[in-house]
Amino acid sequence: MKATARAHTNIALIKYWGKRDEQLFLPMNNSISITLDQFYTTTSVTFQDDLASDVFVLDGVELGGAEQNKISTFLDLVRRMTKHHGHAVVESSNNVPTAAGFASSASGFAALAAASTKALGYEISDAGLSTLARQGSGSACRSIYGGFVEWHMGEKIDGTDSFATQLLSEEDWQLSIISVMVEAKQKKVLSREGMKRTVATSPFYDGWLASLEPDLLATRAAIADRTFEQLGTVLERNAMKMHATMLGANPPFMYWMSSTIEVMQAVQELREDGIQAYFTIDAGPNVKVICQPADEKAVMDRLKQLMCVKDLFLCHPGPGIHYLTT
Ligand code: 2P0
Repeated sequence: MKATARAHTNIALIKYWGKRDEQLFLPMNNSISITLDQFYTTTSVTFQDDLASDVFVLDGVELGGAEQNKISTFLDLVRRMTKHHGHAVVESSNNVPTAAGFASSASGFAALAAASTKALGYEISDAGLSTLARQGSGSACRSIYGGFVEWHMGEKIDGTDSFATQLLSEEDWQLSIISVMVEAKQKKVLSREGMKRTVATSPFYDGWLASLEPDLLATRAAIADRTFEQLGTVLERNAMKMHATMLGANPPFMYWMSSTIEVMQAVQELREDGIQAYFTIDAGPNVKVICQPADEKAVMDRLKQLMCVKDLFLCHPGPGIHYLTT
């Protein structure tokens, strides 16, 4: 009745921004990501018949309130699926620098989906696990797999065809992903609220959706052929378009700070100097720079020179879900 699983976080190259169903976490569009080697969540789940409610311990601290509720709501899905009625102790530890803008919700719900089903001895496919993890946090469905991953939005209203698959394994293309931390403060508009407001009010949102198909085609082709310049060009353009939709929201909002723009400009200057580096930005001010391993040192050296840069974290493509013996 106990199992431990580890899931790594992921960074989107083609962004998930907007839901068509809030309850089921069904997205408005497909997204494509890279799973990262350095950042992960390890979760143990123990089902115990003597428990009156679920217990959630994160990094050694027992949490109640909204945090515990989120875990219990997710475990309710697992209980419904497996027809098991007992409660569980969930112990998680995060190896994710949340301050650097990496969401631990992706690795967190992927690890919880894997550990809870395994603890109950429930047979589930990777697609099933991805579908389950999605209902904790959308981006978690991509963290089931290593390497390069696509989340298929699906068409069904029950969400059974909305899950991720692997495009290319982490061993098949070595890239460098540098997280550039410029600000550690908590963001003002949480991504869940930000995407909802954008879908509901931004006149640019239709333009975002209409422009996605060519970005997805070009990204899939760049990954299949391992053509870095094409991948970089599309991922940077896609991030810019996602952020443009927020400027059109009502009320408008933006995640960038002046330091964000400084890093973006430094990356563009690196390219003018002949170094292939591209940036992407999520729902926060920090920037992720993607380059090839041969240019990793030159890119890191240039970024370190910027006064606004507080820290750099270097990652490479990482693995999917794995189970640990305890
Ligand atoms: C992504 N983000 O594709 C996009 C890009 C942020 C910007 O997925 O509401 O934590 O739990 O489904 O997955 C962040 O949103 O949102 C996210 P929910 P999630 O990585």
